[in-house]
Amino acid sequence: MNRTSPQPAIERDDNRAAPPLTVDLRSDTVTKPTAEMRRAMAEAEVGDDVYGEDPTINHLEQRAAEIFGREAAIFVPSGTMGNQIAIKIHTRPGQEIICESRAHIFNYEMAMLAHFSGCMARPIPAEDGVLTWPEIKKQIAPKTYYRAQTGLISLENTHNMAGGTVYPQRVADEICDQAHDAGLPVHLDGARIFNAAAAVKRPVKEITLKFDSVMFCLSKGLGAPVGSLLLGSRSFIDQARVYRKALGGGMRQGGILAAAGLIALEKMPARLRDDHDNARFLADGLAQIAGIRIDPAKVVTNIVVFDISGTGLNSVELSQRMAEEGVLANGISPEAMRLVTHMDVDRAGCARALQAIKRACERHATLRRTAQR
Ligand code: TLP
Repeated sequence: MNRTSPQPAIERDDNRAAPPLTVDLRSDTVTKPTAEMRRAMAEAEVGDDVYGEDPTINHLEQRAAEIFGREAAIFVPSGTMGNQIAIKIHTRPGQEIICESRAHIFNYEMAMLAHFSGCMARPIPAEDGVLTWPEIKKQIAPKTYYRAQTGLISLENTHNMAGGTVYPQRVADEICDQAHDAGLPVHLDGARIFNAAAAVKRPVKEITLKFDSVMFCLSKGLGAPVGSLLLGSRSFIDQARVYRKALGGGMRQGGILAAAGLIALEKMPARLRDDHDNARFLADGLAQIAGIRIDPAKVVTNIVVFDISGTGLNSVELSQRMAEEGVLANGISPEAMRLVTHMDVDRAGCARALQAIKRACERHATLRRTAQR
């Protein structure tokens, strides 16, 4: 690094203070730490967490366990690592894991349920990503020696690729109760469980207590730069500590990260309603654009998934056109796009995004009409 550089970028305390040049709706993972988080990181008390001596990580784990009403918690570098450690502990090689077809553990975790745990997914497509016990029950392997046995049921709340949908509590409760009666554990990929809690206006503890294990992310809507927590019984978390180390997730002076995580955990859940309102604003606007299909009533958290097949553009083309106007978004298939609201995008940014999408669609429609003449 050039030490004489007149204005090193790192000098700026809160890089959200300047108006953003781009509106980044690709994910809530893109949030930058707040000034308060950066200060806490700079001042964090640290120690070697592999020896269990990082006071800030220990504090974060204790607070997470308290908030979720669990015996113990473990800080892991990513949601993926948290989910995959849980799967490893709950299953044995050669078993099946029941999940929804669009589940993150099945589609975006590098086939680690096969690679690391030696298991196979038994995916079930479900309306809005929400599985029900009758659907799951049909897919539980009969107890015969010549069928791979079901080892685990994993739910996702909110469901990312279904558009941030939320489990009705009685549906989740019934799955957990019935699964337990059948001798099966249930894991919750609760990457965005605080969004779900904000949507149903209930504490996270109440909506997660029946699950055998819960993973949630600090680094999404809660705005921390890095990290997730895995929660469960004391013996479950003792085993998780072994696998975290085996996967290279022993983070030494990770208190630097946990310090930001503590602020994310304590302070950020209270502002998630704003993200949900912005997502609904986007959904309402998108529903007015010719060629776009979306039911705004289904947008209850911070994720907006919409169908663009009627616009004549595919998701690569639309996202390129949006990027030309400084708005970033990802396609999740050629016909579907995803917008994710978060603390670094305000209402004006969402309005800009709507304008960019509208203009791209209208221009394309005009070009098509001209070409047809
Ligand atoms: N989701 C990311 C991408 O990987 C798709 C995103 O941009 O939404 N569970 C769920 C439900 C998730 O959405 C994610 C990340 C994870 C687990 C994994 O978390 P990380 O990225 O921390 O490994």
